[in-house]
Parts: sequence; structure tokens; C-alpha cells
Amino acid sequence: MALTIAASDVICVQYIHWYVKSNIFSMVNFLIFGPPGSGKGTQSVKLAEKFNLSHLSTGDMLRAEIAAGTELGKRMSSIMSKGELVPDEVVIEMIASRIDSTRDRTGFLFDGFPRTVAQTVALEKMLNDRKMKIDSMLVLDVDHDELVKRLVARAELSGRPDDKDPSVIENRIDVYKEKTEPIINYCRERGIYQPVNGVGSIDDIFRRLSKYIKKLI
Ligand code: B4P
Repeated sequence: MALTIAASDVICVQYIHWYVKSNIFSMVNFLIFGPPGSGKGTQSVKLAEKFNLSHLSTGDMLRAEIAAGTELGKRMSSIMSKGELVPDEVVIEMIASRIDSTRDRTGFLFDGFPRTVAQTVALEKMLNDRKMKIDSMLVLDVDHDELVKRLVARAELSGRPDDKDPSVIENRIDVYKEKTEPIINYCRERGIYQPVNGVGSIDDIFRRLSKYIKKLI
């Protein structure tokens, strides 16, 4: 029996191919990770632009709520100014709504999220439910004194209450070690942990990170 392929079949196959390529199923997703002041926000803006990634920063989202004077912002403001983490469910909800409204991007760049193992489990589930995964965790390595120096310098320009007080900076670093750093082991076990030297010029660090992103997209 001769096999004939109709033009409509070809169009259908081409459509499926285009749909899979242009949809979330083919997105490549990165965590940019590191202690406060390690340069996550600085590098994320540049990387998102270069690689057409959707940059999702929970810190920026929370600060936007505070600036807009929303009820949520008012409740979160005192937690953030002490250098503590806001409740997991608040940030998980913020991220979930952004994931579903994103289209036409190479992938997601999660900046400052997740910050607890519970947030990591929730993110994995959100992505798995949409046939995606965390493809790589890029961890910026920066020593304690350099972190403090950067945040004190940023306080001059940003006016951020969590940068102004040295004891709040120390608390943020302690909270990172206690609640956020355990995510590294979680991701190491999944084979997606990638340490990156976070000391040097912004452009040098950008080149180091770009090299790992290029390998995956
Ligand atoms: P974030 O907004 O995530 O801020 P961050 O950790 O302080 O800063 P980042 O690492 O992005 O540093 P940046 O590039 O700006 O969090 C703020 C707060 O929000 C948290 O403490 C928490 O309360 C809350 N929050 C956010 N997400 C949460 C979550 N998922 N769960 C619970 N709570 C959450 O760099 C810092 C400074 O260094 C800048 O001034 C920059 O110019 C400078 N710099 C950067 N790279 C440099 C380099 N190579 N050399 C010299 N200086 C450099």
C-alpha cells in the first residue's frame, strides 16, 4: 500500500513543531543564587537582556508592592527592613502568577527566589506541572567582607532600609546561611549546581555566567 502524505499533514507537523519550539515546553530555566549583595540583581538584568530570559526578582516585586502602598506591601515592609524572609506562600503566589503570563521567552531567570527549601520544592512542582524544570543553578561566590562593603555602598544610593543598618546586613547574611544555603545541597543532588566566582568586575562576572547559560540554550 502506497503511503501518501497530504499537504495538510505536512502543515500539521510543521505547526506542532513550531508550537513546541515557541511554547513553554522548550524553555530553559535558571536560578541565579548567592548571598545578599552577591550581585544577583545586577547580573540578572544584563543576562535577561542578552538571552531573552524573563527576569523574575521577588525582591523587586516586593519592593514594588511597598512603593505602591498596597496592603501586602505594608505587611511585608517591616519584615524586609529587619532583614528577615517574607512568608513562603507570599512569594510562591507572586511567582506562580508571573509564570503563567509569560510567553515568547527563551526561559526564566529566577533572582532571589527560591530562598528556602520549601520554596524550591514549590518551584519545581510549578515547573514540572508545566512540563518544565530548573535547568541550572548559578551560584555567585563572594566572601563576607566584600558583601558587606557592597551593601554599605549601595545604601548611599538606594536608600534601602535593609542596606542602611550594619546589624540588618549581618542578619540577612545569617538568614541566608541558615535558611537559603541548604538549597545548594538540594540542587547539587539533582546535578544542576554550578558555582561561579562572583568577585571581579561586573563585566568579568557577566562573561563567566554567560558561558554557562550559552551551554544550555
Ligand atoms: P533581594 O532584592 O533579592 O536583594 P539582595 O539579596 O540584597 O541583593 P542582590 O544579591 O540582588 O545584590 P545586587 O545585585 O543588588 O532581597 C531583598 C529582601 O527581600 C530580602 O532580604 C527578603 O526580605 C525579601 N525577599 C526577596 N525574595 C524573597 C523570597 N524569595 N523569600 C522571602 N523573602 C524574600 O548587588 C548589591 C550591590 O553590589 C549593588 O550596589 C551592586 O551595584 C554592587 N555590585 C554588584 N556586583 C558587583 C561587583 N562585581 N563588584 C562590585 N560591586 C558590585
